[in-house]
Amino acid sequence: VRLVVVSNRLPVVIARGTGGSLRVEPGAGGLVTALRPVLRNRGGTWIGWPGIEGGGEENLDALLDEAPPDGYRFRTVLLTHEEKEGFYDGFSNEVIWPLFHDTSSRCNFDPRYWETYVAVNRKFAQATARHSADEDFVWVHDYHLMGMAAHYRQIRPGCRIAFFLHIPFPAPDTFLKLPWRFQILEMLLAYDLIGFQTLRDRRNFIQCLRTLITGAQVAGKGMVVTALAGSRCARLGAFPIGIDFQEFSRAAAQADVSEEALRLRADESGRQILLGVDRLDYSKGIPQKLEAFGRALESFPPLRGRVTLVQVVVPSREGIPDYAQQKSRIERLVGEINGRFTRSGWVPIHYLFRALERPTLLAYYRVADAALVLPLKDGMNLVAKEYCAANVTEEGALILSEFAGAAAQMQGSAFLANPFDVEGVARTIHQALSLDPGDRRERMRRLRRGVKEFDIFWWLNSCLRAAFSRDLGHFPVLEDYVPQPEGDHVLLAH
Ligand code: GDG
Repeated sequence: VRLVVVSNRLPVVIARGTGGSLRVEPGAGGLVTALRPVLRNRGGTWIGWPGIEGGGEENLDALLDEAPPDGYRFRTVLLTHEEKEGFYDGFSNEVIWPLFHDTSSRCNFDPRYWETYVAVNRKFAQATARHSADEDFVWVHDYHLMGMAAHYRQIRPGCRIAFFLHIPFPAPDTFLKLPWRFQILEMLLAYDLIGFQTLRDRRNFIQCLRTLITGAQVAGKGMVVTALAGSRCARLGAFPIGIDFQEFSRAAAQADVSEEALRLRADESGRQILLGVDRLDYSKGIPQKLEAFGRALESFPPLRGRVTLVQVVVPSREGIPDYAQQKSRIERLVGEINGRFTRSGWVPIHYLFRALERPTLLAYYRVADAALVLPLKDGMNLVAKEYCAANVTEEGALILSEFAGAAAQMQGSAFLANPFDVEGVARTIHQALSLDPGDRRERMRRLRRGVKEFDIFWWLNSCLRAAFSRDLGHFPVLEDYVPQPEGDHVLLAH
């Protein structure tokens, strides 16, 4: 029995170089960081789009078979330009993403997007059927592929197929706006298991089900419950995703990272460092964060010249107009705040618009006195967990939005804040930076214990048990496997 993972993007990207030659590059991002350990060295298959339009003329699967082995194989689903626009940019990122992140005013409910979404989900189902066997376990990821099981079941009626939603599931008030609300719920119910990040997401889903589907019932309680609707029976679980804690803390303690951390610290000549690391996305609340930092400098003058905000923004989905606007807004605010407060020897905001190499990212995690993770809405937010895992000296503080999925697990020890409340966030920044070092350490210790206990392997095992009554041990490590070093991560558009 093998595990077949299906996601919109593969963990590698195929890029076309000058002269038309193709290159395989590593990819990362929330989903890829999380999923690699499940397949790595276990001989499964990962099916997804390789990030290149067209490509039908080349044998991309063969090209990927030549890429450095990671103990599993890649199989590609190719998308035309029109399919990519309607399915990925359109329905996934201009309808579902804004709606599920509570920003329905950004939605473009274009009916053509919906048609392409259904067609591409069928295409993914057909590709998966081609590359899997009846007995394989199929595990599908994220909002791009909510409709895959319905098609897959037609091809393989007895299949076992599970789904995990990495983003939030909205409350009925929001979900009901979706013109295809019935279809989406019915499509999801074709899965054997639907995994959510938090209990709140699952509760929202159940409320939508009860509102829209006559006679729908939910039985059981605890981590996994069962939804019954017509002839369908789907299990619903809440499994907060984690990270590979050991790997992060080990890598963060390595000599190259420690040296870089010392350099970064020396550059700040004794000033405190606040850190933000976010994909360019309106859900991440970057402008609100900058405004709150500006407010903190205004309201607490002793902070001036004593604290620097390093804000990393990783380019993402640049083809979508809202994202380009978001970038301009961020850059205007950085300019305004720096223009107002900069003085000789101190620039308040260091703004980096690019993906960092992994050791540099880890070095920033290590030196930051506080991380500012303030999404307006987020499925989980792995940056919050990575910051804690990498904070091996246990001196940092985590300022975390109430609206990140991670808040449910970290609320006791993080400084929770409402990102819409500029003054509240400004006060929290001041409070976190002026906290007694002993209290900070105690909070960070507790955070690290939680991230360590509920790590990626806990998540994987919880999902696999609920979905297939198996855990990672049932997908044994290949005997001839030679471990590959962790590559530098290049953030993929999600
Ligand atoms: C989605 C959901 C959910 C970031 N900057 C750099 C870099 N990163 C890596 C981080 C982290 C990942 O990207 C971002 O993950 P997040 O969870 O914060 O956010 P999304 O990409 O929106 O992920 C989210 C997640 O799926 C998993 O379920 O938590 O809620 O939206 O791993 O380390 N990596 C490198 N350089 C950077 O500059 N190397």
